[in-house]
Amino acid sequence: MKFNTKTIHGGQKHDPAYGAVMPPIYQTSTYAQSTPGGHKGFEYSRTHNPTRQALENAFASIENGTYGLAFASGLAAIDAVIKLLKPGDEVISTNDLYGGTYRLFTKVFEGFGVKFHFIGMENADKVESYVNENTKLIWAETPTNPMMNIIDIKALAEVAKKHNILLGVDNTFATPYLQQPLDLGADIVMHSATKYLGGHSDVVMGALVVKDEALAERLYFIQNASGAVCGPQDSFLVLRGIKTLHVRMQRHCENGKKVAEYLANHPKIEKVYWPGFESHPNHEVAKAQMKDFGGMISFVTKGNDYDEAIRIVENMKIFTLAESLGGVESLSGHPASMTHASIPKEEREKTGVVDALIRLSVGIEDADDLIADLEQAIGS
Ligand code: P1T
Repeated sequence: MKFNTKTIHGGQKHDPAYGAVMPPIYQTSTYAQSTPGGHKGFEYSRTHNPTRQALENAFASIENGTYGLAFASGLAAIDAVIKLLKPGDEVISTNDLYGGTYRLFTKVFEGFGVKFHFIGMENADKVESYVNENTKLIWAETPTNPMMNIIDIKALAEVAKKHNILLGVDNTFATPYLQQPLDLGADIVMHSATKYLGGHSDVVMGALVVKDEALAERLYFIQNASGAVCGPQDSFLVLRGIKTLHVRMQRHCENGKKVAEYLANHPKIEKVYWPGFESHPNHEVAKAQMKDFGGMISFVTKGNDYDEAIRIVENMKIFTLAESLGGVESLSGHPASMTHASIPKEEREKTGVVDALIRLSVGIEDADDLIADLEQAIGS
């Protein structure tokens, strides 16, 4: 099955009870048993739920994996991955990453004795230089949030395989429409399904997909033991979202290109971060591992002025100033005070997350309207 067919049919079957084409929302916490252990495959909804299972099968299908797991949020999915580790283990992580992930790593798991190294990952040799006998996981976001750096997944996978380390890739910004990390050698692919997979800004959810059976069993154990699962209604909504992922992504990419080019030619803009530009330092890697360049863009205005950045985001009318990304509607964000506020200023500025940085999630509205909105908000 090709990707566009998988988004609609992957891992799905008609409901056995009445042939419902969409899986019903099995809004139940438990399942009748005729005798202890005598059930139809479902015992308790923290462990399994038919609606969630249909979604988990869809996750596995679109990421070319074998096993999918759905969680209550993207962070709950990452939390489950780190629970594979034990005190003394070390993780090499991207230094430019979602602020909440950084907070989870440093404020929760460092307290349990897991050590994190936050580094730029554009060079796999540099990543390898941080490997020691305690290293158990390499954690990469690509494109990174919010600086849009691109990390060569294949090159990282070679380092991970050589040293017998797990490689996890947060594929939230790219989605499997643009890149499929498991095919490039990653062991775990993760999503904030809150974003493009759900696609309509109405659900908070996380996903993991793996190929290896033993790894899947460990993650299913953690999912059930820790219990950060999503409900059936949310599972239904994300399953419905995935069915249009390919058409939405196509338009996100088209609009993203138009908006990035508009910004790059604007006299008041200093720098635009978008991997589709030939001048982007990792453009060649992006071209090789991604099908297109996506709808996430960051930029700074000339003079790098905080007040000017705040004025611009306040002035936008179609772009809504809000946390999150990946929905059909365009959003703007100010990472330094919003999504990345939990990263100390000194740390975030090292990666380029300056006070004047603005992030856009370009939606699927008419591109002319989006550009007109930026024009009036930025001014000339
Ligand atoms: O919000 P949640 O579903 O828990 O997902 C966390 C997460 C993980 N990984 C990436 C790359 C993310 O962007 C996020 C969430 N990000 C935002 C809310 C944001 O506006 O960047």
